[in-house]
Amino acid sequence: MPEQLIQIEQHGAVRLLRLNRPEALNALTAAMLGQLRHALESAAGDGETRCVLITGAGRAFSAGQDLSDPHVAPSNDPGVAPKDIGHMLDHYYIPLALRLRSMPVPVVAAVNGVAAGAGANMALGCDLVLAAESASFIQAFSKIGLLPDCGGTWLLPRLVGRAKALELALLGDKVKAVDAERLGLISRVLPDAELADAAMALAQKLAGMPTRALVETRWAMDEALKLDYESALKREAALQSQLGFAYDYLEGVAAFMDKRKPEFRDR
Ligand code: LHQ
Repeated sequence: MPEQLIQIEQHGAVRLLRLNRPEALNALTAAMLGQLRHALESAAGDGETRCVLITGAGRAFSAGQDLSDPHVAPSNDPGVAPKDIGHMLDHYYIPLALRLRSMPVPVVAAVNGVAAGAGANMALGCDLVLAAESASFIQAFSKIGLLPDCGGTWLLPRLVGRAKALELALLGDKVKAVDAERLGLISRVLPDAELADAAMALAQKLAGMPTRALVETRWAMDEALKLDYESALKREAALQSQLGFAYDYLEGVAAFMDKRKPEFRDR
């Protein structure tokens, strides 16, 4: 049996994925990234799953790339050819980041402890990011002579604006969860003891919502960043037109009129 580097639990319509290398602060190895991608593919293909929740085992969310992984660890031996760490991004991080951003269901990150480097940006690429009070976010890249990857150069200026994004990326300082919330980097901070339950409650709430509309909303917002105002308005109209033909609109309006809870089912 391969080691379970990602623990998978099903809670009703919520698929919980737990990064599971607590002894190394859930630092990401090629094997782990492969299992995470596979777990996301499986959740995407399972029609019963309507929300994915990602968290970490132990005291960290993820310390980012495992710097001792032979795929990336530089050698001091002049006889050993330097590794092209871009391969790791091409083969593992880019597919992972794209998969996260194109999941057919909303994705919540419950950041239970430190999230550094690619671990931080993986969390920030999720749709809603909750964090425990003791959690922190570190753009650790500059400390080791690298630049923010796993979407960092795209996500950070969009989340917090250029000035703060550059401050976070250039200095690589630890940002406490409360400060991350204040900056607009994440959605909400919770007392440590409440994070797991609050994140599951949020995921369950999202799972009961009209999945297709939520996913189209994420997509429309990401697309709108590339569009002028009028084009964004037109894109909204085209997407709304499609949603207007879907079952969930019929059900949502009927439930409102009947003063009952809607039962959404589109995905
Ligand atoms: C680790 C790691 C780690 C291995 C803690 N690796 N063992 C993409 C593609 C290609 C190349 C490179 O990068 C990337 C993307 C990236 O993610 S680059 C950024 C990589 N991450 C970092 O640079 C963060 C490194 N870690 C830290 O700065 C600290 O460990 C943090 C601030 C996360 C936590 O600090 P502490 O709470 O003081 O814990 P610690 O440092 O004592 O770590 C505990 C253990 O975990 C320790 O092992 P040990 O055997 O001594 O107990 C660390 O060596 C290990 N660990 N991060 N990334």
